[in-house]
Amino acid sequence: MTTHEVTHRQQFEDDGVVCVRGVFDAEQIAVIRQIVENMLTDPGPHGQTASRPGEPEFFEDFCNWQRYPELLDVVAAAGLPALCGELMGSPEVRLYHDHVLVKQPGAQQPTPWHQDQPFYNGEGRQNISAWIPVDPVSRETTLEFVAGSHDDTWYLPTTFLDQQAKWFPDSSLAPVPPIDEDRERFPVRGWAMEPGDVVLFHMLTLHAAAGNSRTIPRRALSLRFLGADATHAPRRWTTSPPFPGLEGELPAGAPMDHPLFPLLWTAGH
Ligand SMILES: O=C(O)CCC(=O)C(=O)O
Repeated sequence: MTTHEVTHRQQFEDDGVVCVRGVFDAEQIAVIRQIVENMLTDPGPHGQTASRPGEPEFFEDFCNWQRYPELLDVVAAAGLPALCGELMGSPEVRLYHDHVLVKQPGAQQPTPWHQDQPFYNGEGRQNISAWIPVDPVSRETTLEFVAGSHDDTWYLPTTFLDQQAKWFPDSSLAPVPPIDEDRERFPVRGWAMEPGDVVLFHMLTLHAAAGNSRTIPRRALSLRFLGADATHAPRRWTTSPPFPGLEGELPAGAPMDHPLFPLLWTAGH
């Protein structure tokens, strides 16, 4: 491992987030950008709007990788699964799901502060969300993080638009702290990014994004990866994204070894 990689790994461990520049080249980003565009015109069954009617749209879609086989080819060619394996310290890396998040120019809807893991059906510490913008992103419109928030605290997940608790029962987890009301108190990190750059963060790291105040779209693909310690945690509620019927195929506590979560990388291969 190079010193460069050691620094990234240390930063990921300490802060729960690291920005790695130039992971994808221009051709690879063009492939991802086209996939994102296709989802806008031909959404999958989980495509949804996360903005108020009449406003420029904040669009989301999930779990479309099987419709676009070229996606995993590009991700492998860029070495992203190997990078995730090194950052997590895991001997294997699986895809958990893909998530598209597009804020059209002028979309006012912020992405509220949240963690990713409480929306999911998984336990374990070895995990990564990789946010891959396909447009230039300014410091004002980028994804922001509270460094070091990836300890063992799980905060209550709520809907992006109207903060409804649809997952864990209301009082079972603490509410997300009011970070924007007192930003000086929190170590907030964020990077202006170019297409090809990736921010990689732990699924318990608190993160958020402002609306898109720019005149260009802010299109991003977020890929979720799991390491070897990830296990299935069926929930009593419908997770986001949902994996209907999985509880009948993968017992609680089992490793996420299932065709829905393809193995993308193993150490030494
Ligand atoms: O793109 C956004 O605004 C939010 C992204 C996000 O929350 C994620 O990738 O986990």
